[in-house]
Parts: sequence; C-alpha cells; structure tokens
Amino acid sequence: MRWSSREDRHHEKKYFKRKKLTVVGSGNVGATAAFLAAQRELGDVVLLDVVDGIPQGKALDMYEASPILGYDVQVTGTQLYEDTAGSDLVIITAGMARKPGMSRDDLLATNVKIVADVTRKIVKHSPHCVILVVTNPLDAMVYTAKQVSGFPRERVIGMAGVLDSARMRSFIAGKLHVSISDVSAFVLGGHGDAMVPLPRYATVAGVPITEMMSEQDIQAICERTAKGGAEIVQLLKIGSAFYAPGAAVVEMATSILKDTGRILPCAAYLEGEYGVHGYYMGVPCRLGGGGLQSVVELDLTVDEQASMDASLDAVKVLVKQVDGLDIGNHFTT
Ligand code: A3D
Repeated sequence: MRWSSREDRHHEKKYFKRKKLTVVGSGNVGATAAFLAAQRELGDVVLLDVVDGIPQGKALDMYEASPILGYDVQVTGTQLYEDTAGSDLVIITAGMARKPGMSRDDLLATNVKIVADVTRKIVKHSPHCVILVVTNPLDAMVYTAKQVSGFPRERVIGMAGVLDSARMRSFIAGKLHVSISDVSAFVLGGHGDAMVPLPRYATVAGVPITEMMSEQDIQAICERTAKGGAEIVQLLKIGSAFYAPGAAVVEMATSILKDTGRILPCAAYLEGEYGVHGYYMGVPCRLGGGGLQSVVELDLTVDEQASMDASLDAVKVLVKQVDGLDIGNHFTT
C-alpha cells in the first residue's frame, strides 16, 4: 500500500477546498453551534474565545466525538484570529448573556465593545466572509458589526427570528398535539419584548392557526413567544437559552453554506422594505450562497404594520445608543 505524498495532498487541497466556519465565543451558544455545525459537516470548524483553554478543550472534545457520531471535519480551538483566516462564515456569540432580572438591552454597554473588537479582527483575516451575529441586544449588535465591518448587508445578518419562530412553532405543536414537522410560523420585528409574532402566517399543514385555535389561545402563544427568552433565563438562573439559539444560527449557516435558498426570518438591514430605512429588523429573508439574497415583503394588515412600527421604535432607541459610542467604524480604523 502507498499513501499519497504530502505534495500530492497539497495539490488535492488546491482543488477541493472545504468550507471553513468560525464561531467566536465558545460559551453556551457558541459551543452548541460549533457542535451542531460539525455534525452537519458544514465545513471545518474553528472555535475562538478570549479564555485560554476553553475553546481548545471543547473543540478537542467535539473532535473526539466525531468517530462516534460519524462526522468528518476538523474542529479546532484557539485564541488567535490568524487561525480563523479565510473563513467562509463567522458566527459571533461573544459577550455577556443575561441573568434573571436583566433585559437584553442591559447588555448593550458591555457587548457593543466586544462585538466591535471581534468584528474588526474577523474582517482583517476573513475579508470575504458572511457574518452571523447572535450576541444581544441583537438588533443593535448586528448593526454594530455592519458599521465596523463596512460589509454590504448581504454579508452581515442577525439571528433572532429563527429562534423566536421555533419557540412559537413548539408552543403551537404542543397546544394542538400535532407533529412539529407540520407547523410553520413567522416572528418578525426586533428581538425584544416588542417582537411581532404573526398568527396569520402561522400554519399547521398549510392551514392558518387562526382557523384552528381560539383568539385567547393564540394570544397566549404570542405572549409566551415574546417572553420565551425570559422564561428560560428564569429557570436556568445562571444564563440564557443556548440549545435552540445554537440550532437556529446553524439553520441559517446551513442555508448559506449549502446555498439552499431557504426563507427564514432573520434580522436584515432594511433599505426601504417594510417602510424601514437603515435599521436591522426581523423579516423573512432568502438565505443562500453569499448570505442574504433577498428580503421577502409580506402584505401586512394595518395592525401588523403598527406592531412592526412599534418594534422599530424600540430598535431605534438601541441604535441611538450605539451611534453615541465610539465604536470605530470601517472609515476610521
Ligand atoms: P456565555 O456562555 O457566557 O458565552 C459567552 C462567551 O463569550 C464566553 O465564553 C466568553 O469568554 C466569550 N467572550 C467574551 N468576550 C469575548 C471576546 N472579546 N472575544 C471572544 N470571546 C469572548 O453566553 P451565551 O453563549 O449563553 O450567549 C452569548 C451571547 O448570545 C449573549 O450576548 C446572549 O445574550 C446572546 N444570545 C442571543 C440570542 C438571540 O436569540 C439573539 C439567544 C441566546 C443568546
């Protein structure tokens, strides 16, 4: 038997380049996302954190799980941005998570500095990547990443709607005792208490839930969805949700890296859609190769549009705070 020489393998690498995905922040959400991305074989996974040893230890643990779970990608941990060079996609989860009694907005002052710093370093080493932001307060942090990176809106997207919609879907399936596979839903707007669940666009096997459930039950599901994050924080006491958030961002990464063109609710930078200019809002997006391929504009009722407008007002308050800070955008760095 003869193994190919190192030179031969170098030649192969030139022609068969695997995708590379970096996850910044190897805490609860980051590690979960990295593990799921590896299991889906989205590409080689790099896990980065400021804490020495944690990303290395978690990455090695995940790699050692690969013979059992049967995925065939590299998983490595690091503190060095050089190791993230040439990433196709970067997921930012670095920053503080909330504890009981805190709102997502309470995290802004701490996390804006972290997200700005991380973005600057990521862009230096992966100038062509797509960035998916998870850090809260989401709409303000994804705005920060866009300002600092100078990337077009196609390549800076926020994760929130996939998670909020998954929560709504799970509550609907539980209430109606139907398979989760048959339930779809859209939650739009900002990722805060003023998010906008859309019952008219929530369906079970294509039938709107407005035809299957009482107004009271629908209202209860919408309220539980909007408070879904706080419900988990209250139970955990030491942090916030991570299994569903990790799965949600990997769903977005899958559509982008495999170029499947799924329509998913994401925080996208709006340029006139839904009457919004220059802010991130949760809207249905087509995700594929290159990131955001298009924003889908639904016809909203007057009440739904009013809820979107109220949600936008909450986002504007946060963005104003970011604009008041010296985050150093791409023009000044
Ligand atoms: P946690 O488990 O504390 O992990 C955060 C990690 O970030 C830690 O390992 C830190 O060491 C690391 N970190 C801090 N600063 C830096 C830095 N400068 N560079 C690299 N790494 C750094 O938190 P988590 O994983 O539970 O949550 C992470 C973030 O996601 C928080 O801001 C949460 O609020 C947010 N989150 C958002 C959603 C959305 O739906 C938008 C859902 C769940 C969590």
